[in-house]
Amino acid sequence: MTQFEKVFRNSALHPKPVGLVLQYGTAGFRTNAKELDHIMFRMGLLAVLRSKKTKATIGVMVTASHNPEEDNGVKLVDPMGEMVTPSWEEYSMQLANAEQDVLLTALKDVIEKEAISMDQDANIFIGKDTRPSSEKLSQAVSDGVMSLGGHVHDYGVVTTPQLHFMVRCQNTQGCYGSPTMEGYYRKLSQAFVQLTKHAPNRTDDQKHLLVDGANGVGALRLRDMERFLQNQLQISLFNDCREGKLNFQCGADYVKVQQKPPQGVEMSVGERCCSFDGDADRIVYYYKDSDGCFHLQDGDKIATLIGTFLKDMLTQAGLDLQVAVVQTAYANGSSTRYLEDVLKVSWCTTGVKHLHHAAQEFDIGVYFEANGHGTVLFSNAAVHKIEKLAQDSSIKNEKKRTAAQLLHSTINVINQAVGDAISDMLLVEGVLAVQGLSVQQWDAIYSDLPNRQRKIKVADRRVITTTDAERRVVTPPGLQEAVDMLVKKYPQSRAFVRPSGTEDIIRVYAEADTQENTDALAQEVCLAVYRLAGGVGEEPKPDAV
Ligand code: 16G
Ligand code: MG
Repeated sequence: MTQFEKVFRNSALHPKPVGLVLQYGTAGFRTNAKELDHIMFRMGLLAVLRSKKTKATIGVMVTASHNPEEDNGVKLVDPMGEMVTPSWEEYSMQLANAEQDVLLTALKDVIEKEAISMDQDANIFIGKDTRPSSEKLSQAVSDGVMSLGGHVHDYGVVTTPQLHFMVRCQNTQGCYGSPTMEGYYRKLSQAFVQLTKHAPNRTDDQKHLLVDGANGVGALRLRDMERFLQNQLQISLFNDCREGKLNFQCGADYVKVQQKPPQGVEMSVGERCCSFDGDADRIVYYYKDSDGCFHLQDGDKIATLIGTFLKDMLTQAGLDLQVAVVQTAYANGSSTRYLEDVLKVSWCTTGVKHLHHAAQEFDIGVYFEANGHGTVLFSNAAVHKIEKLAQDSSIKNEKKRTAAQLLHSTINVINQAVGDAISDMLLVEGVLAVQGLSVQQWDAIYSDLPNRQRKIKVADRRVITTTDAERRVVTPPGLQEAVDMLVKKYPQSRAFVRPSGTEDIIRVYAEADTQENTDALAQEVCLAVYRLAGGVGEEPKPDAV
């Protein structure tokens, strides 16, 4: 039997519901797990082609991140641990949506267009989250890979960023680290312990951190990592998969969107807390003050903390490297105003792949979405300069030497492949420790403007197109003018409208000087969208969120 006959026969065991069409969204396919078996098999096939094309190991992660437990999804990981290149998203849709009788034609089309040599070896790393459906779906990925003659290394239940890390380690022949779980824990925790050596007198309270694991894989893997941290971090782990449901009333998305603490976490006044999302590639921090008020430190606050720390260290080390922070339209206006005074700020469209790409333009690119997705990228030249300085034993100036060492440890604590809740947590904890900052002092760097996010249903969300990093609407005509008029009514206000890349809805964002004005503005913008962009169902109501 030829390889293609084998693919044809095996794909019939993962049948595609006739007529079902799914889109590769902002971060891969994502929908109810029942609809995904054929998608997984076919992403296994595509991963083999991508591996042959790039002559490198490719990753396939089975997860639906912060979505409800009954959903699932799949993300492809490119050789350096980044998300798969956008031109291949097209191929993934061709394969995913081909009916059984034309699947081989679709497959051969990709092989031809990309001039892929089928004699080349293919290696695929597979990971999955804790969802009940993930086991069977990751098996379907393996079936796809093996049907087309690829080799599988199955890492089992890992966080999304851990799988990205493994792929990068493998393809850099170990230069980035060792592609094992132990390799991941050791690299990050050693760098974290090095950072804390510059903050020797921390009390137990300062070392204490409450973590909401969202009842997902991040909780399990953080438990595994604890023993590597040499008591430099004392973690109280909640929502750790023992009883609650994945992402249900907990996790980073819940905390960010609801702007309130997760269920299941016992917070005392002033205690530092953080939440991961369901596949641990997002993190947000928060605490409760003595009046019981909830304070959120989202991706913008994390980017500010890290960006300014890096800038200070570079100045002290006497290194001339440019640090930039990449933000999206969702960044709170206060964070932008603060950052623009001290660093370069650059804008791009929503979605990790866009931010990652934009951050690669700089010596050091810090990127974070307000929702807590983010990391820091160091150019090869920056890594080289920092390493050289950190190893230079002739430096007499103590401050300079320390700064160089701190920068070096910072590079190693960061997972540069992709935003990583565990790595970002260690980075934030390290920076707070080194700078001797409490969570309240960090929070006080700037005050967020009140903000509100809303969703509107329209007949066809493609009628709204945007420009200027999604900050302005191009079509339908008249909508941007309407938004401009509304924004003029409120002090310090800003609003934008964009079609979601993950749900069949339009998203509205508003911010202004007070929560009352923000909510009024959000409501008026929702009405404008409803009227000018083909809203369906009832008119948006002021109290809806
Ligand atoms: C996905 C993206 C996230 C983005 C969100 C926007 C990744 C890993 N995730 O979850 O970065 O913020 O989509 O969703 O890229 P939306 O288009 O529905 O607003
Ligand atoms: Mg996620």
